[in-house]
Amino acid sequence: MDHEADAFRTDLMTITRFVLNEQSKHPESRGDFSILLSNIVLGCKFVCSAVNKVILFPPNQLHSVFFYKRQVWQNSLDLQGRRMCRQGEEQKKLDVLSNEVFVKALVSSGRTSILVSEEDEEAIFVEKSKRGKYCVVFDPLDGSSNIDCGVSIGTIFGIYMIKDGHDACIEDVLQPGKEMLAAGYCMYGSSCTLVLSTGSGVNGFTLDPSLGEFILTHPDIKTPKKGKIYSVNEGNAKNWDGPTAKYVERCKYPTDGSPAKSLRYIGSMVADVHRTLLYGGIFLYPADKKSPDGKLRVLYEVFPMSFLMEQAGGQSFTGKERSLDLVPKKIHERSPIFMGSYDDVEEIKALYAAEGKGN
Ligand code: AHM
Ligand code: MG
Repeated sequence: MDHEADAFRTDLMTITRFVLNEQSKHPESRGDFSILLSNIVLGCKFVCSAVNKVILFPPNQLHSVFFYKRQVWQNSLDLQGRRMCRQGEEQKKLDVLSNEVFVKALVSSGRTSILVSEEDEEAIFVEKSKRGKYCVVFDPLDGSSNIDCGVSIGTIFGIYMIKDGHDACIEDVLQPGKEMLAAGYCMYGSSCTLVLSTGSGVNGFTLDPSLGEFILTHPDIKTPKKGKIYSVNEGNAKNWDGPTAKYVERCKYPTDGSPAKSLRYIGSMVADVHRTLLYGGIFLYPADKKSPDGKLRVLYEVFPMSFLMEQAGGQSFTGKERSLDLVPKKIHERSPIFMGSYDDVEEIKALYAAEGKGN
């Protein structure tokens, strides 16, 4: 009956099936990418479950969950001497747990050679017996300052391939973002959503907790050509440069007769970019006088999100060039970013070009 068919979808396209379908278009493929991705998916499910538990139970009531996390955290400190502070910020326990989960899942996939995580100062070179042809750059839990109030946070990842079978070296990850093979993020919000691009469009999958599977819910995402939203931390406005200040002013007081844009800013890149991808508009984290390189990290924040935005028909710009053309010199390098709907990014590019800054 029709109403039964509506209530229970029976044509489920899981992320595993989706990737296998993609793989079947390349008969030479040996399934390495599917194995790598299934390990990333496992990490996302684990972190999703941990995030939900932390939100349900404040730390003093976390009982076994908290005990387990403390064990992992302390072990990592003891065995690996991992620092409790990185880049001058307090490291949250869930950041550490998420990092461990992803590092272990990626190493045990047997398909990776180099891992770069926001949580680890140095790149991780996988031991030779477990190496594979991929390098993964990731932020295991981005936006973690939002954990305690239950606001959406997420994991961001990008994948490079070592092309000619040489021994893995750091240059394999210090490549422009346009060389990425795939990129994605998983948002831990009101639902758990994994958005992925393997270089031919963008697809979104939502975790069905009863099945434990990510189901294709947002096929072939296309960002609107022009949007009605701008997203920026306006608290930094007094330190912005001329083009950024002028652009934001125009969002509020348009000079071309178009309506003013709405401001939406969550302060969690995954959530702000997810909204921008679906609804259009612009997300910016510009340079300012205090942070001349901006805040967001090139390899595991700027590149994966720019890759997805371009694949969805939008653009991403650094204030000087196309974001994906940037050649990083250090694994934790930062860059300003202006990304979103094609026409909106064109406007900010024109303002920087008028100052002789963009190209
Ligand atoms: P994090 O990697 O330490 O979590 O910081 C990155 C986050 C992004 O998710 C978000 O876009 C940005 O920081 C928000 O910064 P601000 O609080 O300065 O607006
Ligand atoms: Mg981050």
